[in-house]
Amino acid sequence: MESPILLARHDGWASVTLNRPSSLNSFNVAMHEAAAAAFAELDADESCRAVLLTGAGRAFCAGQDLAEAIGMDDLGVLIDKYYNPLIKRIRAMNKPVVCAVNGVAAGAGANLALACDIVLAARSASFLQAFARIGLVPDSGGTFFLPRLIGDARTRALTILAEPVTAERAEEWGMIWKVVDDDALAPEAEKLTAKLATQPTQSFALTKQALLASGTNTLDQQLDLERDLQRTAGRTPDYKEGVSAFIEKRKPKFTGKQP
Ligand code: T3D
Repeated sequence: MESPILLARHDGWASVTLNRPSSLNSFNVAMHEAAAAAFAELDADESCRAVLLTGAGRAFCAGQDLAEAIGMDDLGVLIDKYYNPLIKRIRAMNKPVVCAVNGVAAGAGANLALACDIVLAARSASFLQAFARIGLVPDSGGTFFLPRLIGDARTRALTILAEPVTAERAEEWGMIWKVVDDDALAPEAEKLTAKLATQPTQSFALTKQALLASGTNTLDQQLDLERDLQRTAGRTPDYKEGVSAFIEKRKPKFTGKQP
């Protein structure tokens, strides 16, 4: 049987592909465990400086495998064990995670995409907060990410009506970064991820830390945090290289190394 997650290594970056196309890459336990292992491995690997997440076949991800969940009495168990750690891992990961939404992203699959740092979507893709259709509530960070990305009115309508949003509308609303023609999605996402892998990785990691904390910090706390993170950034080899390259009017060669 083929692995439910395909992990491929490239020069300085890696791709993680959700690979259960016959059920639209919905999450069963095997896929959860393989995804958790892949992201843990890439998080710990300093030679991997950017990650691309995408789906195999015509969908990105249809959320929970409903056939597997049907007998479960306590859905909180799956969320505690799998969904929440995955979302937290991606948000806290010390390198950028690009998401290439190649088709429908529904339920937890939609919110998994929104947890990533830069989201590209194929023009034919769509996002569906499917939860209300089956009597559930949005999870995997949907009620956190959506109001911040698209505002309260749109979030309430999307989650209550459970209507799909086209990729184009998602871009127009600021829910995702960019729509790309279907044929161009994979090459463009790969090119972007490969480019990120040559950039100042520590700067990205520290920026992600600042953005993560801004969800709960006051302005005072955030300003202090920015100062502390800037101190750390200012001690990285990439800061020295960035400034030297600017002064010498040449292209910087970043290594992504820690101070
Ligand atoms: O533990 C917990 O349950 C708590 C955690 C919850 C997290 C969640 O994600 S809850 C939300 C779960 N997801 C959904 O409710 C979405 C269900 N899927 C759909 O609504 C539709 O499939 C789509 C709108 C995503 C796509 O529609 P369409 O018409 O393009 O495809 P389809 O024909 O519905 O699906 C194609 C196949 O994939 C089909 O199988 P078949 O008939 O060819 O053998 C379908 O059953 C299967 N499939 C699609 N989604 C799921 C699925 N199988 C299992 N689980 C799915 N989520």
